Amino acid sequence: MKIKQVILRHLKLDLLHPFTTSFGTEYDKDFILVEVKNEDGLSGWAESVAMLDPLYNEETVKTNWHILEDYLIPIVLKNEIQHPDELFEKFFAHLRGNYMAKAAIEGAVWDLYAKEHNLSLSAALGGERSKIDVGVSIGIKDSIEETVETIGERLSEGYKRVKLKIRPGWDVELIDRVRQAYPDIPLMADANSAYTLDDMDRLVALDDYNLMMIEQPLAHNDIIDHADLQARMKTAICLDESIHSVEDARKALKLGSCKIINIKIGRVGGLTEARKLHDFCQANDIPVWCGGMLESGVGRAHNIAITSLPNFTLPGDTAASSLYWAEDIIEPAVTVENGMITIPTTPGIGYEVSLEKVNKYTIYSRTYRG
Ligand code: OSB
Ligand code: MG
Repeated sequence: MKIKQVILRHLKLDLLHPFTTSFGTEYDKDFILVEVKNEDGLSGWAESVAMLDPLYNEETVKTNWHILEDYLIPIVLKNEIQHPDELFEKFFAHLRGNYMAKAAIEGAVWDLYAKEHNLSLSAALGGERSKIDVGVSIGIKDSIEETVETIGERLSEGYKRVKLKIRPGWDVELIDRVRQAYPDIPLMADANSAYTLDDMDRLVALDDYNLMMIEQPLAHNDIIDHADLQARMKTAICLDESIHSVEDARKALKLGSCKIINIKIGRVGGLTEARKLHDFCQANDIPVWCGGMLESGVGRAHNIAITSLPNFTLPGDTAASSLYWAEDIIEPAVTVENGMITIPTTPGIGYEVSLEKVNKYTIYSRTYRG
C-alpha cells in the first residue's frame, strides 16, 4: 500500500442531548477525522476518539494532532506496507502510549486496505456475524424518574441492554428504583473510575440487583484494587480504562481483576490490537463487547465492523446515529432495528462519508503529502 496524502480535519458536532458521566458533561463533540488517500485517489476514513479535555484518559484533540502530524503521518507517508497490521507492529510500537492517535490513522489505513481489496472492513478483519446486538449507555440525569423514563424509551426502540452511568451518590438508590421498574432487563453500571476501595460496602451492595457487570469502578490505571474488589463481589467486573493491550489483559486475568473486557478500538491503539485482544479473550473464555466514545458515524462504522468478530458475545454501546446527532456525516446513518445493526457488506467501512457534511462541520483542516 502506498499512501500519497493524509488529511486531518477538526470537526465539531452538537450532541442532541448532553451526556454526563462521573468525569463531566459533554455538550458537543470535537474530534479529528482522518482521511488517507492512495495513488488512485481512493480514500480511507477513521476518527480519533480523543476528547477536547483529558478526562476519560490523558489524550486530547490537540495532543492527537501533534502526535499525528509530527510522528504518525510521516511514518505512513514514508513506508510502503502490505497489510495494516504492520503499522502498529513495526512502525508505531516504539512510540509510547498515544493509543487514540495511533488508532485514528491505523483505522483509516484499514478502511483503505479493505477498499483496495474489495472487502468489507468486517470481512477484512475476519468477522463472522451479519448482525450485531446493540445496547445503550445512559448518562447521569437530573432525576431517577427521568432515567426510568429514558430507559422505557430505549427499550421500546429495541435496545438489548441498558448501561447506566453511576457515581458516588447516584448508584444504589438509582439501581434499586430502576430494578423495581424493570426487574428483568439486562442491566449494567459504568462508574468511569469514580470509586476507591473505601467505597467497598456501597459497591458490594450492588450485588443484590442482578447486574450483568459493573464497569471500571476503581482508578483508570488500576488492576490491583479491582482484583480485591472482584474477590468480594459476585457481580462481574468489566474493565474499560485500565486495558490498553493484550499485555494489560493478561496481567488483569492473572490477578483476577475482571471477568469481562470492554474493547474500544481507540483505547488499545487500533484495529490490529483490538483484534488480538479479542482473540486473547476468546482463548481465555472472557466475553468482550465493544464500547463507545460518542463517535460520529465514521467511528461507529469501525465499531460495527470489529463487533462482527465471534467473541463479541455481549451487546455493545454503538447505538443509532439518531440518539446523538441531528445529522450524521455518513450516509446512510447508523440505524438499529429490533435492537440489531446489520453489518454492511460493501467495501471498507460500508457507509459513504458525505464530504458536503464533513465540510459543513470542519473548523480546521490540513493536508500532508508524501
Ligand atoms: O466509559 O464507556 C465509557 C462515553 C464517553 C467516554 C467514555 C464512555 C462513554 C460511554 C458512552 O459510555 C458510549 C456511547 O454511547 O458512545
Ligand atoms: Mg466505560
